[in-house]
Amino acid sequence: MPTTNNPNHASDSLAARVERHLLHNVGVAPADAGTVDLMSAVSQVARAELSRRWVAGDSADRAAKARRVYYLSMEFLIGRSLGNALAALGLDSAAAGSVGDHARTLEDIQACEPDAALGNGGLGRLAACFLDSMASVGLPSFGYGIRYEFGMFAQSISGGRQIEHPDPWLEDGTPWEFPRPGVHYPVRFGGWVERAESPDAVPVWRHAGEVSAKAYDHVIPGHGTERVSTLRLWKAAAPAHIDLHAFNSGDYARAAEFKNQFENISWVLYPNDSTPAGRELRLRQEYFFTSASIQDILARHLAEHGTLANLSDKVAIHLNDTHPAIGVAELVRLLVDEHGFTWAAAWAMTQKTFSYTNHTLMPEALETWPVALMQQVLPRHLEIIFRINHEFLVQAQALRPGDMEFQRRLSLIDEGGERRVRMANLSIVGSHKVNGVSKLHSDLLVETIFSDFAALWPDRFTNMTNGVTPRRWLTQANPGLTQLIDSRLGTAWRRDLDLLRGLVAQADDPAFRAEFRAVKAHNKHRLAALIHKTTGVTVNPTSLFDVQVKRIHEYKRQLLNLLHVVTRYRAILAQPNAGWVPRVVVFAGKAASSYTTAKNIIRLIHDVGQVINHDARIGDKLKLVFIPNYGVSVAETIMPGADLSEQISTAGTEASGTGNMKLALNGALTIGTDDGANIEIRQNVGDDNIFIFGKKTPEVAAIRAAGYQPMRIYEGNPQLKAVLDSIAAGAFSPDEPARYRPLIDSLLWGGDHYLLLADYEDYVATQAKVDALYRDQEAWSRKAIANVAGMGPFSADRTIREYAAQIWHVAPQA
Ligand code: T68
Repeated sequence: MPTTNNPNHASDSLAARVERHLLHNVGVAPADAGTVDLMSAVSQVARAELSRRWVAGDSADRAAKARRVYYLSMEFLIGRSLGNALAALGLDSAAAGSVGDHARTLEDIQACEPDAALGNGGLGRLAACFLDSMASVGLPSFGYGIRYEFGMFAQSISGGRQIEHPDPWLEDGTPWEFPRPGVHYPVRFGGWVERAESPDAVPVWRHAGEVSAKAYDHVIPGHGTERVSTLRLWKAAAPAHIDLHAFNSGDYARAAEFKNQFENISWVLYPNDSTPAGRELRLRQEYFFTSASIQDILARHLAEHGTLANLSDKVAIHLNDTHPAIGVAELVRLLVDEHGFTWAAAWAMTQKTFSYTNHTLMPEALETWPVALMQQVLPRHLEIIFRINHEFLVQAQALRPGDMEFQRRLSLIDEGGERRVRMANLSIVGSHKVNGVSKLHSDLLVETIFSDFAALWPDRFTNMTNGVTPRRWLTQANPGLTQLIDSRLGTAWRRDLDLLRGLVAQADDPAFRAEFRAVKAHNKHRLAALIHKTTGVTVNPTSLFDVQVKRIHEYKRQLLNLLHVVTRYRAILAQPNAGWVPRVVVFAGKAASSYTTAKNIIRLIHDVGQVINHDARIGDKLKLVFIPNYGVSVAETIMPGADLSEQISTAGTEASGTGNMKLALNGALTIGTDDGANIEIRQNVGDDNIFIFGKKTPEVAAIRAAGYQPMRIYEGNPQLKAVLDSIAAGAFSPDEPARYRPLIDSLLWGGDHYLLLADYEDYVATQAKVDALYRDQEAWSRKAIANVAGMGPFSADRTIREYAAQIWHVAPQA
């Protein structure tokens, strides 16, 4: 270890370690090191330090025989790891110095790390925030998921159209994973179940195929603690013996095909869409990672305790949505078929072990699997599900004798049409706790889709309002604001986000407000640079930056936002000198590859942008951009640069939202509906510091029940009519005037299911209030600061502490 008399010893030592890694592991002379070489070397240094913490924490947990939580999720949308690791280790400034010696900036070094995009959107990002908080809070914990070879598709825009590209994020390897060649489990599929001869004998599953699940670990650093968490991802490998025959006989093509048939399980992340194609592969993915994870959990428990009798005392398994719900049947199967449990003991143990989070109210989004498919892929599990269902429906019958409708609704099997297994019902029956992700969403679960279950087991249902990690979404993404807060509040708020309340007093200080605006201005310059780089459009950073970034979906109503943009465009043309507040409207987000309407919305955004951005009469008064390839890293630049956060879903449709939290935490004001976590954001930042508009959930229901007639609204509002007519007539698609006729018709004639027209007038009026406030920069800054000050409760640390105390019963370790 080189030492010097330099007082800046830590930085010297880091620089020396980086040089050693360059020389010994990267294989390049330090003087010749390129950006990627440096990224790799700095990552290796951080990794080594994290590995030390990991080993220490793991052996402490083993010695303590700690109760642990296992978070099972198909998706972990992690993003980049280097910046986060350096921050957790307190090495960021030393690293900046060390790469500075090589004439590089840390930002450039970090930028060459590909995002780990192993998720679609909010659900996957939530899982990543939760890992960060589990580590930081000190929970003995593991995340379990799939090591997808290809993550979320990369999006480019060509002629306004979304093009999907594969995301080979592992192509050049990653410094962040630890392969565990010794940790692997067989996962079996297909075949049949051999009937037991005596009633006590266990049935034998004669499976038809087997794949090996191999473990790859990522260490998840805690912040402000030496504790870490583990993310264990499974890769599918054909068992070595399986293709040997074909291989030996020289039929390499057949051998390869055979191998692929197994290994394709962990090839690609499923985009969140509804295509039936490849659905079987999705079921295999779900079972694959769930089975491997539960086998691993049992193996760890047996190694520590020598028995499974106390499993539920030491193990909490959480289902992130229904994707791992087959785990309920898998645990029963393992306990009964392989570990000698009676059915009753296995079932009691299972219910004590699992808990489940629901992320959607939309009935069409609830996962079901055809019984026929499950029979073919997982025959033993289907049998177990039937038995669970039988015993459950006996209970239901006892409670409400003869109420067959009640039983039909509760049943794990949907018997209407093709018989299907309802994974949400399986999750509820197999868990001791079920939660929604915001207060409104959790209430609606109990009142609507899960009301029958809530009648049976009212205490099973609870709420856990989502949160986001303030490390990635404030400290790392917004160093300017972080330093400003530090200068007034000290640094304790970084571990206890509720301390941001201290900013309320600062809002009265004109000097603080000026500094706050300077930080925002700097972040807007960065965002403007990103916009220019990715879209070619030059925007004026003094404009109001109005941002809607999230998956493209009809219920999220990007189209309503666009109707406002066109309204504003027409109004500017009509009254060019009306003192317009210059605006840049920013969209970003991916559409599921098979979701035609969502893709048309992207194209319409682009087409409207083409017209507005090239209209010389408009100039800086209005710009409209679509930033391609939205993901974690892009979001890290967008969130700090936003003035206005668009959270405009139809009330009752967005389970929570988490982008709403990231934007408010970075000082954006929200324009939003009474939906998801917007409601709790309003309660925490204050009614005067948020723009709420639109129909509320009960009104939405009432409007629909009364027979909603969007045409009436269209006929009654000349401004809206003109906007819709102009889009439908091809004002933004002169090369193909009818291009958007179907989209507009879906509002006028297709029922406008998400009530865009019903909320339009209030939305446009509320946007005018936004302008009015923005003209008064002092008043705007006060409200923006109030938003940051009120965001303490939306730390994922708070959420995780609640899960730990109320659902998992896992104690944080020092
Ligand atoms: C999101 N759900 C909710 N689903 O929409 C959002 N679905 O309101 C909430 O804040 C967030 O979850 C976290 O709770 C999703 O992101 C998916 O991505 C998804 C993926 C596959 C299948 C179904």
